Amino acid sequence: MVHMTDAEKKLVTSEWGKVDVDATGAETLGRLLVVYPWTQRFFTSFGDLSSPSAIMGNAKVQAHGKKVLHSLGDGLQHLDDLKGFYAKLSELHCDKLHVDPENFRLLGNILIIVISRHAGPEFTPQMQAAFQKMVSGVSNALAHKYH
Ligand code: HNI
Repeated sequence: MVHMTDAEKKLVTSEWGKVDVDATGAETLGRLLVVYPWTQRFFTSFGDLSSPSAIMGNAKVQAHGKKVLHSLGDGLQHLDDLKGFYAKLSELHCDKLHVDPENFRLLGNILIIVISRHAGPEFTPQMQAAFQKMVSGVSNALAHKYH
């Protein structure tokens, strides 16, 4: 169970307002597939994933990354009930997609790297701590319906 203070929630939501969600989503999913190549097994229908540049330039990867990150952004409106908000998606990732929930944690950590690269020195340790809690909360919620 992750508990975010009001100050942490504010830090995350205000920083999120500065994030280019489309570009960040594309970059985050692309990097996940490059850094942890076994995650490619879920995306065999996406076409050419044969090299880092093929992955980063793959339009389907980019489009799916956007979708994932918009969903995560929507979750920020539900920080007090992430489990409820992600219940349906948790069932989908478990029952239909068979995604090992460990991958949610990997994606969350890559997201923080991408956001911090773009934010630069403005991405303080406190901000990172708040983001780490948020991505843990989202990962736990997405893993909640697994059986
Ligand atoms: Ni995920 C589909 C949200 C992490 C593999 N995923 C979705 C959809 C959303 C979504 C939204 C679209 C559902 C629909 O069509 O109804 N995924 C999220 C979120 C996270 C996440 C919020 C984490 C923050 N997904 C992951 C990870 C993997 C993953 C880490 C695998 C490594 N997701 C999938 C796959 C699909 C998917 C595979 C189906 C893709 C397709 O369209 O074929």
